[in-house]
Amino acid sequence: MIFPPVEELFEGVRNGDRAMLARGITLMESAHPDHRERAKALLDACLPLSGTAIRIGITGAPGTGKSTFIESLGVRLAMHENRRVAVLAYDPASERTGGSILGDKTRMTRLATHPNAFVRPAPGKRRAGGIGDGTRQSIILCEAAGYDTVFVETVGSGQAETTVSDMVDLLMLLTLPGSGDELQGVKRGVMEEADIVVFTKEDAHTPKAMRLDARRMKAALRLFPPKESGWTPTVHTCSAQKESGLDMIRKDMREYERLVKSSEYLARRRRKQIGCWLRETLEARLLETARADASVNRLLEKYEERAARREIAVAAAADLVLKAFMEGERGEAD
Ligand SMILES: Nc1nc2c(ncn2[C@@H]2O[C@H](COP(=O)(O)OP(=O)(O)OP(=O)(O)O)[C@@H](O)[C@H]2O)c(=O)[nH]1
Ligand SMILES: [Mg+2]
Repeated sequence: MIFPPVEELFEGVRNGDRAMLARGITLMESAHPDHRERAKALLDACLPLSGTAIRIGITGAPGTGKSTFIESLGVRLAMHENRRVAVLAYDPASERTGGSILGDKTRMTRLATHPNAFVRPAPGKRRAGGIGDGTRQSIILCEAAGYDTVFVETVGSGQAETTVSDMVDLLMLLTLPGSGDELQGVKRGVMEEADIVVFTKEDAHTPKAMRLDARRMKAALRLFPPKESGWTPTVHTCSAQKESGLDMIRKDMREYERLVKSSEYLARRRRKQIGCWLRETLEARLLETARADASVNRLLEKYEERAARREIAVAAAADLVLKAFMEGERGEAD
Protein backbone atom coordinates (compact mmCIF):
# COMPACT_ATOMS: atom_id res chain seq x y z
CA MET A 1 0.00 0.00 0.00
CA ILE A 2 1.18 3.50 -0.83
CA PHE A 3 0.88 6.18 1.83
CA PRO A 4 1.00 9.97 1.48
CA PRO A 5 4.01 11.70 3.08
CA VAL A 6 3.89 11.89 6.88
CA GLU A 7 3.30 15.68 6.90
CA GLU A 8 0.30 15.26 4.66
CA LEU A 9 -1.08 12.43 6.76
CA PHE A 10 -0.59 14.45 9.91
CA GLU A 11 -2.31 17.52 8.48
CA GLY A 12 -5.20 15.33 7.40
CA VAL A 13 -5.49 13.69 10.80
CA ARG A 14 -5.28 17.00 12.62
CA ASN A 15 -8.01 18.44 10.46
CA GLY A 16 -10.24 15.52 11.29
CA ASP A 17 -10.18 14.08 7.77
CA ARG A 18 -11.59 10.59 8.31
CA ALA A 19 -10.02 9.06 5.22
CA MET A 20 -6.59 10.29 6.30
CA LEU A 21 -7.17 9.04 9.83
CA ALA A 22 -8.05 5.62 8.45
CA ARG A 23 -4.89 5.59 6.34
CA GLY A 24 -2.82 6.70 9.30
CA ILE A 25 -4.15 3.80 11.34
CA THR A 26 -3.41 1.39 8.49
CA LEU A 27 0.14 2.72 8.43
CA MET A 28 0.41 2.06 12.19
CA GLU A 29 -0.82 -1.47 11.71
CA SER A 30 1.50 -2.23 8.84
CA ALA A 31 4.20 -4.75 9.64
CA HIS A 32 6.24 -3.69 6.63
CA PRO A 33 9.71 -2.54 7.72
CA ASP A 34 9.58 0.44 5.29
CA HIS A 35 6.53 1.75 7.07
CA ARG A 36 7.94 1.62 10.56
CA GLU A 37 9.87 4.88 10.51
CA ARG A 38 6.98 6.76 8.97
CA ALA A 39 4.55 5.30 11.46
CA LYS A 40 6.84 6.44 14.24
CA ALA A 41 7.09 9.95 12.80
CA LEU A 42 3.32 10.21 12.46
CA LEU A 43 2.82 9.00 16.00
CA ASP A 44 5.38 11.49 17.31
CA ALA A 45 3.56 14.31 15.55
CA CYS A 46 0.20 13.20 16.98
CA LEU A 47 1.36 12.59 20.55
CA PRO A 48 1.18 16.21 21.78
CA LEU A 49 -2.44 16.38 20.59
CA SER A 50 -3.46 13.19 22.34
CA GLY A 51 -4.63 12.18 25.79
CA THR A 52 -7.76 14.26 25.62
CA ALA A 53 -10.54 11.73 25.08
CA ILE A 54 -12.32 9.47 27.46
CA ARG A 55 -11.29 5.97 26.42
CA ILE A 56 -13.93 3.34 26.94
CA GLY A 57 -13.39 -0.40 26.65
CA ILE A 58 -16.40 -2.51 25.71
CA THR A 59 -15.84 -6.14 26.43
CA GLY A 60 -17.96 -9.28 26.64
CA ALA A 61 -18.33 -12.74 25.16
CA PRO A 62 -18.88 -13.12 21.39
CA GLY A 63 -22.36 -12.18 20.32
CA THR A 64 -23.39 -10.33 23.49
CA GLY A 65 -24.28 -7.33 21.38
CA LYS A 66 -21.19 -5.17 21.86
CA SER A 67 -21.19 -3.65 18.38
CA THR A 68 -24.91 -2.97 18.39
CA PHE A 69 -24.57 -1.38 21.82
CA ILE A 70 -21.67 0.88 20.80
CA GLU A 71 -23.58 1.96 17.74
CA SER A 72 -26.77 2.89 19.60
CA LEU A 73 -24.90 4.56 22.42
CA GLY A 74 -22.49 6.27 20.02
CA VAL A 75 -25.29 7.78 17.95
CA ARG A 76 -26.86 9.16 21.14
CA LEU A 77 -23.59 10.61 22.35
CA ALA A 78 -23.04 12.29 19.02
CA MET A 79 -26.62 13.56 18.80
CA HIS A 80 -27.40 14.63 22.35
CA GLU A 81 -24.01 15.53 23.75
CA ASN A 82 -22.37 16.65 20.55
CA ARG A 83 -19.61 14.17 21.25
CA ARG A 84 -17.14 13.17 18.60
CA VAL A 85 -17.11 9.40 18.77
CA ALA A 86 -14.42 7.06 17.45
CA VAL A 87 -14.79 3.30 17.53
CA LEU A 88 -12.01 0.77 17.20
CA ALA A 89 -13.73 -2.56 16.78
CA TYR A 90 -11.70 -5.69 16.71
CA ASP A 91 -13.61 -8.31 14.89
CA PRO A 92 -12.74 -11.87 15.86
CA ALA A 93 -14.59 -13.31 12.88
CA SER A 94 -12.49 -11.34 10.43
CA GLU A 95 -9.40 -12.50 12.23
CA ARG A 96 -10.43 -16.05 11.42
CA THR A 97 -11.10 -15.21 7.79
CA GLY A 98 -7.97 -13.10 7.46
CA GLY A 99 -9.81 -9.81 7.55
CA SER A 100 -11.67 -10.16 4.30
CA ILE A 101 -15.19 -10.22 5.68
CA LEU A 102 -16.46 -7.77 8.21
CA GLY A 103 -19.98 -8.19 9.48
CA ASP A 104 -22.52 -5.41 9.15
CA LYS A 105 -22.69 -5.10 12.90
CA THR A 106 -18.98 -4.38 13.11
CA ARG A 107 -19.27 -1.79 10.39
CA MET A 108 -21.86 0.08 12.47
CA THR A 109 -23.22 1.80 9.41
CA ARG A 110 -25.66 4.05 11.28
CA LEU A 111 -22.89 5.47 13.44
CA ALA A 112 -20.23 5.44 10.75
CA THR A 113 -22.29 7.73 8.53
CA HIS A 114 -22.77 10.29 11.31
CA PRO A 115 -20.55 13.33 10.67
CA ASN A 116 -19.29 13.25 14.28
CA ALA A 117 -18.18 9.64 14.23
CA PHE A 118 -15.40 7.46 12.97
CA VAL A 119 -15.67 3.68 12.92
CA ARG A 120 -12.70 1.50 12.32
CA PRO A 121 -13.38 -2.21 12.09
CA ALA A 122 -9.92 -3.69 12.44
CA PRO A 123 -9.12 -7.29 11.71
CA GLY A 124 -7.25 -7.31 14.99
CA LYS A 125 -4.08 -8.74 13.61
CA ARG A 126 -1.63 -9.32 16.37
CA ARG A 127 1.82 -8.26 15.50
CA ALA A 128 5.03 -7.84 17.41
CA GLY A 129 4.90 -5.07 19.91
CA GLY A 130 2.13 -6.60 21.93
CA ILE A 131 -1.48 -7.05 20.97
CA GLY A 132 -2.34 -3.66 22.32
CA ASP A 133 0.23 -1.80 20.30
CA GLY A 134 -1.91 -1.10 17.25
CA THR A 135 -4.92 -0.23 19.37
CA ARG A 136 -3.01 2.17 21.60
CA GLN A 137 -1.53 3.92 18.61
CA SER A 138 -4.92 4.12 16.95
CA ILE A 139 -6.35 5.74 20.08
CA ILE A 140 -3.64 8.42 19.90
CA LEU A 141 -4.42 9.12 16.26
CA CYS A 142 -8.15 9.37 16.95
CA GLU A 143 -7.50 11.85 19.73
CA ALA A 144 -5.24 13.93 17.51
CA ALA A 145 -8.10 13.97 15.02
CA GLY A 146 -10.32 15.56 17.65
CA TYR A 147 -12.39 12.62 18.85
CA ASP A 148 -13.30 13.08 22.50
CA THR A 149 -14.85 9.67 23.07
CA VAL A 150 -13.02 6.54 21.95
CA PHE A 151 -14.61 3.11 22.19
CA VAL A 152 -12.50 -0.03 21.96
CA GLU A 153 -14.48 -3.22 21.38
CA THR A 154 -12.86 -6.53 22.30
CA VAL A 155 -13.93 -10.02 23.13
CA GLY A 156 -13.29 -10.47 26.82
CA SER A 157 -11.92 -13.95 26.64
CA GLY A 158 -9.13 -12.93 28.96
CA GLN A 159 -6.66 -14.93 26.91
CA ALA A 160 -4.72 -11.99 25.65
CA GLU A 161 -1.67 -10.91 27.62
CA THR A 162 -2.88 -7.37 27.40
CA THR A 163 -6.45 -6.80 28.38
CA VAL A 164 -8.39 -3.86 27.17
CA SER A 165 -8.40 -2.41 30.68
CA ASP A 166 -4.68 -1.74 30.26
CA MET A 167 -5.49 0.86 27.63
CA VAL A 168 -8.78 2.48 28.59
CA ASP A 169 -10.12 4.80 31.30
CA LEU A 170 -13.48 3.13 31.73
CA LEU A 171 -14.33 -0.51 31.25
CA MET A 172 -17.83 -1.75 30.47
CA LEU A 173 -18.62 -5.43 30.60
CA LEU A 174 -21.56 -6.57 28.51
CA THR A 175 -23.28 -9.78 29.38
CA LEU A 176 -26.49 -11.64 28.63
CA PRO A 177 -29.11 -12.42 31.22
CA GLY A 178 -29.09 -15.98 32.42
CA SER A 179 -25.45 -16.48 31.62
CA GLY A 180 -24.71 -17.55 35.17
CA ASP A 181 -21.69 -17.17 37.33
CA GLU A 182 -19.13 -18.16 34.77
CA LEU A 183 -20.25 -15.33 32.49
CA GLN A 184 -19.83 -17.31 29.27
CA GLY A 185 -16.13 -17.74 29.66
CA VAL A 186 -15.38 -14.16 30.60
CA LYS A 187 -12.81 -14.32 33.32
CA ARG A 188 -13.48 -13.21 36.84
CA GLY A 189 -10.64 -10.74 36.46
CA VAL A 190 -12.58 -8.86 33.79
CA MET A 191 -15.60 -8.68 36.07
CA GLU A 192 -13.44 -7.26 38.81
CA GLU A 193 -12.09 -4.58 36.47
CA ALA A 194 -15.47 -3.54 35.11
CA ASP A 195 -16.74 -0.09 36.06
CA ILE A 196 -20.14 -0.57 34.47
CA VAL A 197 -21.79 -3.95 33.88
CA VAL A 198 -24.58 -4.04 31.31
CA PHE A 199 -27.06 -6.82 30.74
CA THR A 200 -27.98 -6.59 27.09
CA LYS A 201 -30.95 -7.61 24.93
CA GLU A 202 -33.56 -6.87 27.58
CA ASP A 203 -36.19 -6.90 24.84
CA ALA A 204 -35.64 -10.64 24.48
CA HIS A 205 -35.92 -11.48 28.17
CA THR A 206 -38.55 -11.12 30.85
CA PRO A 207 -38.19 -8.10 33.13
CA LYS A 208 -38.17 -10.47 36.07
CA ALA A 209 -35.16 -12.41 34.78
CA MET A 210 -33.34 -9.16 34.05
CA ARG A 211 -33.98 -7.78 37.52
CA LEU A 212 -32.86 -10.97 39.18
CA ASP A 213 -29.61 -11.09 37.22
CA ALA A 214 -28.89 -7.44 37.84
CA ARG A 215 -29.43 -7.94 41.55
CA ARG A 216 -27.16 -10.95 41.64
CA MET A 217 -24.49 -9.09 39.74
CA LYS A 218 -24.64 -6.14 42.12
CA ALA A 219 -24.20 -8.51 45.05
CA ALA A 220 -21.27 -10.25 43.35
CA LEU A 221 -19.54 -6.93 42.57
CA ARG A 222 -19.79 -5.87 46.19
CA LEU A 223 -17.45 -8.71 47.11
CA PHE A 224 -14.57 -7.17 45.20
CA PRO A 225 -12.29 -4.70 46.95
CA PRO A 226 -13.13 -0.99 46.47
CA LYS A 227 -11.72 0.58 43.34
CA GLU A 228 -8.75 2.91 43.41
CA SER A 229 -10.76 5.38 41.35
CA GLY A 230 -13.31 5.69 44.14
CA TRP A 231 -16.03 4.59 41.71
CA THR A 232 -18.58 2.02 42.80
CA PRO A 233 -19.38 -0.24 39.83
CA THR A 234 -22.93 0.09 38.54
CA VAL A 235 -25.17 -2.45 36.87
CA HIS A 236 -27.66 -1.68 34.10
CA THR A 237 -30.00 -3.46 31.78
CA CYS A 238 -30.64 -2.28 28.24
CA SER A 239 -31.66 -3.14 24.73
CA ALA A 240 -29.44 -1.67 22.08
CA GLN A 241 -31.90 -2.75 19.43
CA LYS A 242 -34.97 -1.19 21.03
CA GLU A 243 -32.89 1.67 22.43
CA SER A 244 -33.97 1.23 26.04
CA GLY A 245 -31.85 1.81 29.13
CA LEU A 246 -29.13 3.67 27.25
CA ASP A 247 -29.62 7.09 28.79
CA MET A 248 -28.95 5.79 32.30
CA ILE A 249 -25.70 4.37 31.04
CA ARG A 250 -24.84 7.67 29.41
CA LYS A 251 -25.46 9.40 32.72
CA ASP A 252 -23.09 7.01 34.50
CA MET A 253 -20.44 7.59 31.87
CA ARG A 254 -20.60 11.32 32.46
CA GLU A 255 -20.42 10.87 36.21
CA TYR A 256 -17.50 8.50 35.95
CA GLU A 257 -15.65 10.88 33.67
CA ARG A 258 -16.23 13.76 36.06
CA LEU A 259 -15.00 11.70 39.00
CA VAL A 260 -11.76 10.45 37.45
CA LYS A 261 -10.91 13.77 35.85
CA SER A 262 -11.39 15.70 39.07
CA SER A 263 -8.86 13.56 40.92
CA GLU A 264 -5.33 12.41 40.25
CA TYR A 265 -6.63 8.98 39.36
CA LEU A 266 -6.84 9.31 35.59
CA ALA A 267 -3.32 10.68 35.29
CA ARG A 268 -2.04 7.89 37.52
CA ARG A 269 -3.85 5.20 35.60
CA ARG A 270 -2.55 6.45 32.28
CA ARG A 271 0.96 6.65 33.60
CA LYS A 272 0.76 3.05 34.67
CA GLN A 273 -0.54 2.10 31.23
CA ILE A 274 2.37 3.84 29.53
CA GLY A 275 4.80 1.89 31.72
CA CYS A 276 3.05 -1.32 30.79
CA TRP A 277 3.10 -0.41 27.09
CA LEU A 278 6.80 0.48 27.20
CA ARG A 279 7.73 -2.80 28.85
CA GLU A 280 5.61 -4.80 26.45
CA THR A 281 7.14 -3.08 23.47
CA LEU A 282 10.64 -3.61 24.77
CA GLU A 283 9.98 -7.30 25.35
CA ALA A 284 8.65 -7.67 21.84
CA ARG A 285 11.66 -5.86 20.37
CA LEU A 286 14.06 -8.03 22.33
CA LEU A 287 12.37 -11.16 21.09
CA GLU A 288 12.34 -9.88 17.54
CA THR A 289 16.05 -9.02 17.71
CA ALA A 290 16.99 -12.38 19.18
CA ARG A 291 14.92 -14.29 16.65
CA ALA A 292 16.52 -12.48 13.75
CA ASP A 293 20.05 -13.08 15.06
CA ALA A 294 21.94 -15.60 12.92
CA SER A 295 24.29 -16.73 15.67
CA VAL A 296 21.37 -17.27 18.05
CA ASN A 297 19.72 -19.45 15.44
CA ARG A 298 22.93 -21.39 14.83
CA LEU A 299 23.42 -21.96 18.54
CA LEU A 300 19.80 -22.93 18.97
CA GLU A 301 20.19 -25.67 16.37
CA LYS A 302 23.38 -26.86 17.93
CA TYR A 303 21.94 -27.04 21.44
CA GLU A 304 18.70 -28.53 20.21
CA GLU A 305 20.72 -31.47 18.91
CA ARG A 306 22.64 -31.78 22.12
CA ALA A 307 19.56 -31.45 24.27
CA ALA A 308 17.85 -34.12 22.18
CA ARG A 309 20.79 -36.41 22.86
CA ARG A 310 20.38 -35.56 26.54
CA GLU A 311 23.90 -34.15 26.73
CA ILE A 312 22.64 -30.88 28.14
CA ALA A 313 19.51 -29.83 29.97
CA VAL A 314 17.16 -27.46 28.12
CA ALA A 315 17.43 -24.74 30.77
CA ALA A 316 21.23 -24.86 30.67
CA ALA A 317 21.20 -24.71 26.87
CA ALA A 318 18.87 -21.70 26.94
CA ASP A 319 21.19 -19.92 29.37
CA LEU A 320 24.15 -20.50 27.06
CA VAL A 321 22.28 -19.17 24.03
CA LEU A 322 21.18 -16.12 26.00
CA LYS A 323 24.70 -15.49 27.23
CA ALA A 324 26.12 -15.70 23.72
CA PHE A 325 23.41 -13.36 22.44
CA MET A 326 24.07 -10.76 25.10
CA GLU A 327 27.81 -10.92 24.59
CA GLY A 328 27.31 -10.55 20.84
CA GLU A 329 25.09 -7.52 21.39
CA ARG A 330 27.63 -5.97 23.71
CA GLY A 331 30.40 -6.68 21.22
CA GLU A 332 28.45 -4.89 18.51
CA ALA A 333 27.75 -1.91 20.73
CA ASP A 334 31.44 -1.41 21.46
N1 LIG B 1 -32.93 -8.88 20.64
C1 LIG B 1 -31.81 -8.20 20.62
N2 LIG B 1 -30.79 -8.60 19.84
C2 LIG B 1 -29.65 -7.88 19.83
C3 LIG B 1 -29.49 -6.73 20.64
N3 LIG B 1 -28.25 -6.24 20.43
C4 LIG B 1 -27.66 -7.06 19.54
N4 LIG B 1 -28.50 -8.05 19.16
C5 LIG B 1 -28.22 -9.11 18.19
O1 LIG B 1 -27.22 -9.97 18.69
C6 LIG B 1 -26.35 -10.39 17.65
C7 LIG B 1 -24.91 -10.05 17.98
O2 LIG B 1 -24.80 -8.65 18.03
P1 LIG B 1 -23.41 -7.89 17.87
O3 LIG B 1 -23.68 -6.48 18.18
O4 LIG B 1 -22.76 -8.22 16.59
O5 LIG B 1 -22.61 -8.59 19.07
P2 LIG B 1 -21.05 -8.52 19.38
O6 LIG B 1 -20.92 -8.74 20.84
O7 LIG B 1 -20.48 -7.28 18.83
O8 LIG B 1 -20.52 -9.77 18.59
P3 LIG B 1 -18.97 -10.13 18.25
O9 LIG B 1 -18.30 -8.85 17.87
O10 LIG B 1 -19.08 -11.08 17.12
O11 LIG B 1 -18.42 -10.72 19.49
C8 LIG B 1 -26.85 -9.73 16.38
O12 LIG B 1 -27.63 -10.61 15.67
C9 LIG B 1 -27.65 -8.55 16.90
O13 LIG B 1 -28.67 -8.17 16.01
C10 LIG B 1 -30.60 -6.31 21.45
O14 LIG B 1 -30.56 -5.32 22.18
N5 LIG B 1 -31.71 -7.09 21.41
MG1 LIG C 1 -18.85 -6.97 17.50
